[in-house]
Amino acid sequence: TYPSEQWGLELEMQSDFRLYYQPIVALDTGRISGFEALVRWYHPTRGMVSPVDFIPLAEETGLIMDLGDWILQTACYQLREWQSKFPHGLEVTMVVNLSSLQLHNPHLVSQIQQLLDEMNLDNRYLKLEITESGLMENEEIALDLLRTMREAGIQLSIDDFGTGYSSLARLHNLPVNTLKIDKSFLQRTTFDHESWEIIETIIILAHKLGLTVVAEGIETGDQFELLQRLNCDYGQGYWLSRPMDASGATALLAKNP
Ligand code: G
Ligand code: G
Ligand code: MN
Ligand code: NA
Repeated sequence: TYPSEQWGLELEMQSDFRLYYQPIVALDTGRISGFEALVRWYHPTRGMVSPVDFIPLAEETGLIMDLGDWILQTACYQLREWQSKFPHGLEVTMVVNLSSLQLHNPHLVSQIQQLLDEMNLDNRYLKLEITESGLMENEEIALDLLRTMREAGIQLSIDDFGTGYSSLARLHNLPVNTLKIDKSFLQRTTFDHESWEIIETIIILAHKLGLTVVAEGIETGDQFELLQRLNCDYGQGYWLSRPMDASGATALLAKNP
């Protein structure tokens, strides 16, 4: 990464952000159950900068708070449009990543509630994704906040599951709906067959705890079929669809009633 002065981050971060949307598909029916919003930043000279590079900078500078608000607003606005445009828009969940720093905002839940009310969106159509490591680093704050979200009927998902160090005992106490298995497990299956067993175990465990499972990073038809056989609920990955801009995602949704 580069020092933030070099990026002119403060000035330039105010514009040229876009949200892309990647479908999350029900593995049994093939229908789109939701979209994950993924932020993109078009730098005037560098071109597309990956969130892997600018999210840490935004966190360091505190800009993640404003950026995070903008992402939530834009994603909810998009969902509002889909619900208005398509009868089956009401089956679509919008999944938004939260930085663990956003968990420190004491007004987060009330701000989100206000946003959902303004957009006339039912709370259950928003799903927030928090990484397993972000959750564990901020366990006290996070737990409180997650409970409040759950009480409000907002859905919660643990992202990058399997890469952090949450004990299974703790998982039992987390008020979440969904585990998203980190894509590194699927990537390893090509040369390491035990990874399938880990994936299978995570799916069985999650189901025992009443959670749904998303496998991310599906890149082949074989992976898709094996996940179906393991009773994985949802999938996401290039083989199904790459993240797309708003008009691409809208066109895809139009074809997927
Ligand atoms: O497409 P991908 O390159 O989008 O994203 C890379 C990383 O950036 C992922 O770990 C993803 O969770 C994170 N990321 C993408 N969009 C957002 C966002 O809107 N907010 C936060 N906090 N992280 C995001
Ligand atoms: O939020 P999270 O860390 O889960 O971010 C998802 C990341 O995975 C994004 O960068 C997204 O662009 C990327 N991604 C989505 N599908 C695939 C895929 O099939 N393969 C790989 N390698 N990355 C993917
Ligand atoms: Mn995610
Ligand atoms: Na992930």
